[in-house]
Amino acid sequence: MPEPERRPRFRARVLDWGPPAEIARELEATDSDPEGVGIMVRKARIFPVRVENVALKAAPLLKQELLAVGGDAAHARGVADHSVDRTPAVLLATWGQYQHLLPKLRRQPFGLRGLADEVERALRAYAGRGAGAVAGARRALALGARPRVLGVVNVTPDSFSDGGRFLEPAAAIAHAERLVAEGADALDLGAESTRPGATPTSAETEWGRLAPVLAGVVARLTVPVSVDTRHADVARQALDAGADLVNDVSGLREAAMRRLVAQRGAAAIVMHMRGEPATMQQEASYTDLRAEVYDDLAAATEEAERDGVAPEKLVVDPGLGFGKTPEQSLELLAHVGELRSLGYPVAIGASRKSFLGWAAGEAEPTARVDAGVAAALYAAEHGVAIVRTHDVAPTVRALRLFERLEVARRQAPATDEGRSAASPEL
Ligand code: HH2
Repeated sequence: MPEPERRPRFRARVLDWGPPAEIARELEATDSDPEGVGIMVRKARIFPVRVENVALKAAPLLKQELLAVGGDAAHARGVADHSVDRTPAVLLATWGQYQHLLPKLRRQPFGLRGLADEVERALRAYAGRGAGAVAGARRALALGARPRVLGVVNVTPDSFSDGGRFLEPAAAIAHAERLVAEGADALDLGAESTRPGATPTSAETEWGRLAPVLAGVVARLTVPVSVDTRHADVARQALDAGADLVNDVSGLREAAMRRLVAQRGAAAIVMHMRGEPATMQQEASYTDLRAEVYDDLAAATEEAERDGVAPEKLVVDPGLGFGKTPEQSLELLAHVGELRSLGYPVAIGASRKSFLGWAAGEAEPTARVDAGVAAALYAAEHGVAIVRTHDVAPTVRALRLFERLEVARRQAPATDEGRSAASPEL
């Protein structure tokens, strides 16, 4: 009897790919022509871009131009019967298709030139993940393949998770040393609780708590130090005493704070919050949460730049839990990667917050460590540059794993030799 013919097995496997380096490696693994790989990488992923306020007359042109390059665009149904004046739109195209589209849009009327510039800006900002450093007044925080860990030192009697534990300067300094030993890349010193409903602290009280701790930390440790304050007076004294960054939960709202940061060449974390900590939970009302937070952060950073703060000194933060319901904090974390389109490194502070308890099972703040670590890992996957946390040791361990996974994604497949060298016990 003749041997049955062995049919080729195609073994279709959906490639779960992300960064361009990983895509290029997978294409190269077919032994494809290197020039072809360069072209195909640009076709491998759709970048959906949402834009707001597209004029009625511009929307059909936009869709037409996208269809012509092989992409598409979604906009309001009301464009067809002229029942809307403006529409949001989501553009769907690959990197390569945008390269054809943008010059064509720039030749069109009705604001499409400006739209093309803004889409290109956002795409370039989004794609530029992971690079550079945040240059503080003296020391710089180098960014890299994994998020940097900003360890929290609360010199307060009333912080929501550790109030009163580090009010004594010696205890706070020892805690700071412990966090750095555990792998913190930078420290965030705060002396005013900004938890929902907190009573505001005067600048004098705040500085009185902060001064001895900051002096001790700067004298003993070499990591960049950020001061978590809304008061320009406190920030000024802290910068004089050796702080590098200002972490302002009010998003550099005060002109005095913006000018101070600019004059001193300090870096700043611009966090999103509407209203004040005492009342912010009553302001948790948004028509389109993500678009509004994005817009507020864009406006805050534009104002900072207008007042002389260099763009490379700025970091943005969606302010999880600040005037947001648990659902809203979760939604912002779920989509945190899109904040990269603003063009600044993104920071988040999820650790121990009540939305984690709400989402992962109600627990005391100190028992929310696992959920906080999971949030940090999720943020890492979505290109967040800085993670603010009370729980440095487990966060650093998880992010080290993340870094190894990122390397593994870009590397050639493990060989037997490589395997035995890397993990002899397995
Ligand atoms: N969260 C808190 C304080 N400062 N800064 C940034 N950039 N992002 C945050 O999410 C953030 C922050 C709240 O946490 P904590 O300092 O522990 O609490 P309290 O304000 O009660 O001191």
